[in-house]
Amino acid sequence: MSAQADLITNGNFNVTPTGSGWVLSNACAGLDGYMWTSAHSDAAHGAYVRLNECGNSGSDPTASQTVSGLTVGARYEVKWDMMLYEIASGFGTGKSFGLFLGNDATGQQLLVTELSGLYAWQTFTASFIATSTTQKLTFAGELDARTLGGPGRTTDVSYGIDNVSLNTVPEPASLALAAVAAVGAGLARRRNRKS
Ligand SMILES: [Ca+2]
Repeated sequence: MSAQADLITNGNFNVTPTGSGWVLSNACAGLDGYMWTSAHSDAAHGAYVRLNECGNSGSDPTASQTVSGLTVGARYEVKWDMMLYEIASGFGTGKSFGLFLGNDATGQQLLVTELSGLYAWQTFTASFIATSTTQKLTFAGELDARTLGGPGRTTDVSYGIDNVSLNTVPEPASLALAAVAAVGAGLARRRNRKS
């Protein structure tokens, strides 16, 4: 399989304040300039998107992008940097974050985690096998009742997301198939010997 270029548009969020290529949902109303920010960032990251919905507990703030040009059956790796931006007081200790294929509520969960350490960028990866040539990636914060802490865990936590990339990864499928074939041949030989 030939190498494919990064399929994400504006993965470094340096096209601001509109966040070209990205769609925000449940973000703090009227605070677009606040969501596309470089506050507390560093030279390696600069501008990024901040997932925050100002304390609403009934939904998740998301940044999503629909990518096309995927090869069905191929494995892709999403790589991104993330930092914990803020834990508002009075909202418990949940820090749920997730990456989903599709929508955050109904899509395939690729990764759910928590971060600690304010303003410290960390790199994450998650992978999936494409089931369509076009797929939606959704980064979601404040997963609230659905993950990690369980029902009732209301959070008001901001995450910064930056340097998102999506690339094919070499799938060792041919090697795995060869190994399976070798084992199968060995078993067949053993069976033949017994009979
Ligand atoms: Ca950036």
